[in-house]
Amino acid sequence: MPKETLAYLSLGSNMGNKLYYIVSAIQRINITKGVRISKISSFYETDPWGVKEQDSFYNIALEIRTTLLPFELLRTLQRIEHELDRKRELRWGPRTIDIDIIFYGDLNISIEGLTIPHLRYRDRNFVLKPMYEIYSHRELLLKYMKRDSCKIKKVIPKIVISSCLLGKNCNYKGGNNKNELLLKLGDRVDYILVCPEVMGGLGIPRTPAEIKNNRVFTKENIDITSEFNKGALLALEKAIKNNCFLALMKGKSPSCGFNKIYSGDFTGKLIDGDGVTAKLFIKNKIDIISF
Ligand code: A4P
Ligand code: MG
Repeated sequence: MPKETLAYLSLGSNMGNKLYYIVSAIQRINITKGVRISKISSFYETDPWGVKEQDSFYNIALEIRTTLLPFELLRTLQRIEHELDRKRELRWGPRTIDIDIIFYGDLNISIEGLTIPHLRYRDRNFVLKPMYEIYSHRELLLKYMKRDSCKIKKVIPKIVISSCLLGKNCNYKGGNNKNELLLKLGDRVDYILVCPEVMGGLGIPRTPAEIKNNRVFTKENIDITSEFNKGALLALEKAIKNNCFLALMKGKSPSCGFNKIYSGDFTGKLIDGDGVTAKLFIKNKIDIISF
């Protein structure tokens, strides 16, 4: 087994759906081979540092355990930034996502393209405050925190989530699709639980269903589109009532699936498409991350 190194990352976003970009980055970092997220800080809303005339940021910090070497880690994080629409136009300017390496074990280097510890971490509460929650040598951070006067406020964002992802036994088999990362994120966010199929009146367990020609059929060919529509509407109402603009949805499902769903032939084949609730969410400007 290659040796794991403890590293700390700082994430920031101030363009578009900031919460979407931060959670997408967390998801992508977590599924990277050789990287494991061990701690996640709270979310902070922070005044822009550097260039003042821009929107406020969302910032968080992560503790990771990684077998990647520092440059491999940097390249991986830059690939994720690129996948999440990051453009490099103005230094310290607006960005969909910025992922900086703050510490990598005890490493102390400064070579072209990579400085660790991060050159400016001591000057910025948007790095220090989230790090303070998850870093073991907190006194070091406390000393620097007093220098920066930029406003920073802890926030607990509301996010819609498919209940099965949090371990609720409500999937069609009567089981769940528990996701350890989302459980870890748990007390940093306020989850608004939905299971559109149960909300639409279907039981647990229930016969598997798939979408064919824009209608939902059970494996026994019973049309249950109206239950799916009712569930989707109730889930949307719950999202709107709670002012949510992000939903973490169970992939491939005929209600929650996003971008990929089963073909409608009950053969296990996947095709491009969205579940009934996912489609309604997108229409109503609620971004989806599929798990
Ligand atoms: N680089 C060197 N060392 C590192 C490291 N430890 N981690 C190099 C990551 N990258 C490192 O970064 C520029 C170059 O830094 C990269 O090519 C990389 O090889 P970038 O992400 O391309 O550009 P940038 O982010 O605009 O520059 P910089 O200097 O990293 O900006 P910062 O320092 O990240 O500042 N205000 C609030 N409230 N919250 C924020 O998150 N962020 C910034 C950006 C400004 N103001 C902010 C926030
Ligand atoms: Mg950066």
